[in-house]
Amino acid sequence: MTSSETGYLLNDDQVADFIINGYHIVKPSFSKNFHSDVYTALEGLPTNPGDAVNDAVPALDQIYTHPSVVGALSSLLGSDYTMAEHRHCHRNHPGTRSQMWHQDNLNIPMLEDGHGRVPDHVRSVLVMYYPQNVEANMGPTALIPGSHLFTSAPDRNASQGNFRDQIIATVDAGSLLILHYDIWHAGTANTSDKVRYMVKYLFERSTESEDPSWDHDSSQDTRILDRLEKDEAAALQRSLVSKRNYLRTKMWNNLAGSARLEYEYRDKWAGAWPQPVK
Ligand SMILES: O=C(O)CCC(=O)C(=O)O
Repeated sequence: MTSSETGYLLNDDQVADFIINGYHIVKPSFSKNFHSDVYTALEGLPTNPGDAVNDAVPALDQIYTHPSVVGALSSLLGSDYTMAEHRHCHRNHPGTRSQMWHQDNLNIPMLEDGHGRVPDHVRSVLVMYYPQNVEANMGPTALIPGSHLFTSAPDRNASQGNFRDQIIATVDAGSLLILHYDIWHAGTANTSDKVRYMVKYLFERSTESEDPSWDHDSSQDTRILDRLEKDEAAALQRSLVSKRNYLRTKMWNNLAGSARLEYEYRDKWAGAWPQPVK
């Protein structure tokens, strides 16, 4: 990371927001016509170039070397993160139907003992780049905040329609939606008369954190721990709140290395009996 990128690192609250919600939006500044030129170049492609989309539209490379993008990715993945070879250009023409809810990560067991992987880290993120404004009727990406912490969410999520706390990412041209790899998301229907493009990339962590790779201020630790225990992402049944809080703190600690927070089990249930509602 160069000194010009350090001014773009996330702060503690932005990292906590990512852990709580599973997404972060960056809008790098480019010249006025940059994104519309990318859009025009994508419109000119005769076929989908697949993994070779950056060769077909070289301006896309500039997005991922922009300091605000490098700063955000370094904060979440460490400064030695890598970009995967796979990327995909989604061209959603008018009339494109909604996708089913899904996670891109397959959650295949990775531990030697055969148990499932616990979603307690940020090992990979998806980055979705939109070269045009995305209005509500143009097929914006939908996501369920906080759903990256529940990889055992039943596969039948896939056949549901709307969720109460879902986010519909209507964004300005040039925005990048950074998603935790485990988050439940879907492309929605394009009922407009405009083509919506989204180019998706995958970035991966290379090494474990020894120290926070973001702009960390340890004087905020108590407040951050409080946020990790109390902030709501999407409505959750009460019995899952302790699991959620444990995973949030574990994720923070895996990112923070030596600057870990002390997670202590606290019995929150002792005290006055619940009273009937009058
Ligand atoms: O088209 C979109 O907005 C989302 C696409 C998507 O879900 C995916 O590529 O995994």
